[in-house]
Amino acid sequence: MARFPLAAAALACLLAASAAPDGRPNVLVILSDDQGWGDLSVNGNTNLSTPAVDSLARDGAVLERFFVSPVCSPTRAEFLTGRYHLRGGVRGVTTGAERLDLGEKTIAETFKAAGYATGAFGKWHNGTQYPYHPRARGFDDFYGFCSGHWGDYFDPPLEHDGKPVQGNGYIIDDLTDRAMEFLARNRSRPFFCYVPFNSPHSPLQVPDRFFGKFRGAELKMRHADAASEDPAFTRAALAMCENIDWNAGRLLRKLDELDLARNTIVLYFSDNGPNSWRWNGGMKGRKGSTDEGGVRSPFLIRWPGRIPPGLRVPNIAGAIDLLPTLADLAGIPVLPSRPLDGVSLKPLLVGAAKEWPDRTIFSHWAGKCSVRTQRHRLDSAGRLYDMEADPGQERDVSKQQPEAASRLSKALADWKQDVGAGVRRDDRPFTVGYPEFPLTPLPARDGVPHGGIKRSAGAPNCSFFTNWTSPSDRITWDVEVRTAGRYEAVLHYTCPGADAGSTVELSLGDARVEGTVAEGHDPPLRGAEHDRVPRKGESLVKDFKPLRLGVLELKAGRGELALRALKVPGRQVADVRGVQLTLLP
Ligand SMILES: [Ca+2]
Repeated sequence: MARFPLAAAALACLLAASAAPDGRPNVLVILSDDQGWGDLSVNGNTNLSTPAVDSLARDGAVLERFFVSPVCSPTRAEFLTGRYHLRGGVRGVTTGAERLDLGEKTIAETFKAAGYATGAFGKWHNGTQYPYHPRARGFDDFYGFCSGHWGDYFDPPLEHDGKPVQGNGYIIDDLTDRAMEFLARNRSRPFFCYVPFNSPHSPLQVPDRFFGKFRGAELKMRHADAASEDPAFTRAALAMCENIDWNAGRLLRKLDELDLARNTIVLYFSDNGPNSWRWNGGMKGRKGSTDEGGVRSPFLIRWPGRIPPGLRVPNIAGAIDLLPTLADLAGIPVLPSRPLDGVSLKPLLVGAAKEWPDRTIFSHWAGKCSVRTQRHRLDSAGRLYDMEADPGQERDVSKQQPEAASRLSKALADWKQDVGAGVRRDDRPFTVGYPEFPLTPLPARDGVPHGGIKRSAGAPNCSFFTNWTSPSDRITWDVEVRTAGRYEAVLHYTCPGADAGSTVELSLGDARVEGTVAEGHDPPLRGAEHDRVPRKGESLVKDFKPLRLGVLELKAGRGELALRALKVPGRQVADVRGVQLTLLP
């Protein structure tokens, strides 16, 4: 049992809490993407300055040991549900494996049921097609993109409530503008505003205004193994973190302007460890790893008059705790759902915890698992680390502390069994045909190429299909049609003028429709011109042209939607960004 006495200041502040306004507090959640624990000045990094986010530590509390998953979509699922991501079917970051099972209830549904206005502005990454879409998961308002990453951060194609729109300027600034409008629109009713920014995730793009300071700057703080660090990557990532901070500051100022700061809970965290080797407090591991550096996130929370300013909470906690914690702080019931893994941290945050039992918090990614208690971490290879004496995980103490090693090995084995950590297969079809949300995008990401067709990049998330040259090639999507009916089918393509003229067919069961790629449309690839560091996995992007194929009469049920060419007069058919099916009234 770990016990932490509370500071007298914390108790004094608790007593002052009676002065706080009545009524339910608003909630503003800011989530960054691939920002490490060490990428904030408040955590000791002198390479950058993040005064807005740092102010939350001054005015509120810091959870010093807050754990998320090693990658994006699992953390988001845990935040949304209060449950480990594997329970919700989230086993990957792309091609549908990032989807949160439809049986799960989300934090937004809990707040919506309590009368809150709910909005999400940013990267969703828990499913694209309705009802995996945020609009079906408790959010009244969604602006951003559903994929796991995006290929260009300047004026990108985005969506607003499922309808394609053109983003305005640098994506993080744009998302913030939309979130600020939401705050203003809902100033007179309680709101739950989720702002999952998609930076500093690659591609590393940031406006000059933020990059200028870092261009060629000396990095005073480096990763312990400096040879493994790419300083150009670090500079770009830190510039992106300063841009996030500027936008976090805009959100905080908007709350001040609207006179809502006092009755709004603001929290800030990241979805995994840093996306490169850079200074991270000497922790082992980075994004993708179940070691401490891969899963410890910054966590700051502010609620004036309720959470004591300057509070530092050493107890371990995690993304699984956020749903029960925020509902408890707001005084609203958690919508009945499957059993939660997380617990309410309210007693730790408002200074009411006299005693706090030790816990086990589990991490998983790509078949590797680890478990953390207040004192130890047992890693994926069964090595035991005393995190108090050895926070950098350098000395395996499993031989010296066999009782702890054996207890945690068993806890980890039981947990793997409980959550189905060994299961890899994802058999869920892509969902089509909901009258309340008639448009279904089926991007290349979610399709399967056959024959000579290739993806434009290693990472599927913003990829397109290319090298489609023959009638024996095809692209398929595993779909389930919910509603029998007439569906308008649109293909998004590019094709050099010289190769135009192919006839293509889209079919599902015995329904089929044909179209001709009559017009050339061959725009340049975009994205690289904005990269501060050349990208590795993400596809470059281009502007695809819609080609209306016609109307498919679809039966309800599961099947293979197939796109193939019937006639190829040129060297290729087309590059394909995806198809879109719209259920007609
Ligand atoms: Ca991430």
